[in-house]
Amino acid sequence: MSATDIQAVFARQVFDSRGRPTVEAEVSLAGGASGRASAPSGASRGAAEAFELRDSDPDRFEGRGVSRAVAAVNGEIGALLTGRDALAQRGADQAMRDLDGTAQLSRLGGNAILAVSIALARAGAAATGQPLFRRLADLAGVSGPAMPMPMVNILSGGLHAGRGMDVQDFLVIPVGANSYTQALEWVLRVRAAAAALCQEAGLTTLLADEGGLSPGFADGAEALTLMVRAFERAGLRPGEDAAIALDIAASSLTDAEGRYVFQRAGRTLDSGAMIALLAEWTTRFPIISIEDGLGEEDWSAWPELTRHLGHIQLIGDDLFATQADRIARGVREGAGNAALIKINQNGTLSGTLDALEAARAGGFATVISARSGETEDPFIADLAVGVAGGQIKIGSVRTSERMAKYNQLLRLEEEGLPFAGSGFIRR
Ligand code: 2PG
Ligand code: MG
Repeated sequence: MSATDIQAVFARQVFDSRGRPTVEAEVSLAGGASGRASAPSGASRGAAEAFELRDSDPDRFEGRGVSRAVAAVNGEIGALLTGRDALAQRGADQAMRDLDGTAQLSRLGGNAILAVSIALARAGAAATGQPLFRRLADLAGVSGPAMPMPMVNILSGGLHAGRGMDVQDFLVIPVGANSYTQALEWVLRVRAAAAALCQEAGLTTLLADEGGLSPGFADGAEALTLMVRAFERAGLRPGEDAAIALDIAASSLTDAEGRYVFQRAGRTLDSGAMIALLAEWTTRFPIISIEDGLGEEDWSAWPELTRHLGHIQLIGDDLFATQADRIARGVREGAGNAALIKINQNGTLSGTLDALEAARAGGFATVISARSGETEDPFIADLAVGVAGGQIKIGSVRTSERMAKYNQLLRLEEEGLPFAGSGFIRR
């Protein structure tokens, strides 16, 4: 046996930031190195995502238990990987896909396979004595790791806030910041200013799932106005120091006819009216990025959105679901110009790197993203830096499952890596 051979694979059920079960996996190697990782979980999920295997036992955790996924790791997956070389990440990821045998990893669970895949990368880094971000850079074939620009949730709606507002995310991008540290400081100021403004207006400051505020505005323009006022209160110039990004999460607004229902605003829009609304907001407010402005089924309207608003960043999240083939289709058809990258939408690290590569090859920008259900695992911070992803989206600057990533980025900045600034934002 060599030192980097996998000796044992183990999983347990732990709990995420919503108090829901998720899979945590550990991989240990013959030479003593080991790695641990846990799977995040989304609420506004794309239909093309890797499948989350849950127990569906209504008596336990509302059916959300993961004992079957845990058993898959402790049984079949462990047996498959034991004795294999941990440094052969791609081979192990492919072997797990083959063992599962389904397109969306529904037999063993994308949550089981992802946790093992990430734990394996950590064990590989430990065995080679590399910091994780360097190991990930090597696996991705990236020669210049870089600090990403954060896009940070300030106001939340949609499925992350009991549909208190129609639009899911109002985010700040501190475009004028010269370093990651400065970017984070500016964001913290904006977040505090937004909370103060809500309080002064007698609006709730309770937290949504990603730590954002959900003041419950019926009209998106009111929320956008509050964003701009928060920038000003924080001493930042709207559009120059700080700009707005939106995640419409349009798939979760879609009705049976494919129209978009803005329940709070009391309006139902077809694709053309949605594009017109987004165009109007973009002329009135300093918006430089819109995610899922149309739904995942609305492929025919995405090119029209891109023709109208392609001067700003248009990100596909549910649309691409971190699948290389869907991103390649987006590139071919002119659907958007950027891809959200979520490790658990894909299900393996290698597949995630393939999705990144498909975006890059097509000239699309990338945003490495967390899920609304997260754990204390800071993996995506190292991923964003290692692959020079350019941008990162973690949620708000509250609650430790988010801060674990923001704080890990502070540690990585000490390595003297360059800051991407706004250079990687597609404009
Ligand atoms: C999104 C994510 C993160 P969820 O839509 O981009 O904000 O949400 O994890 O619920 O899919
Ligand atoms: Mg999204």
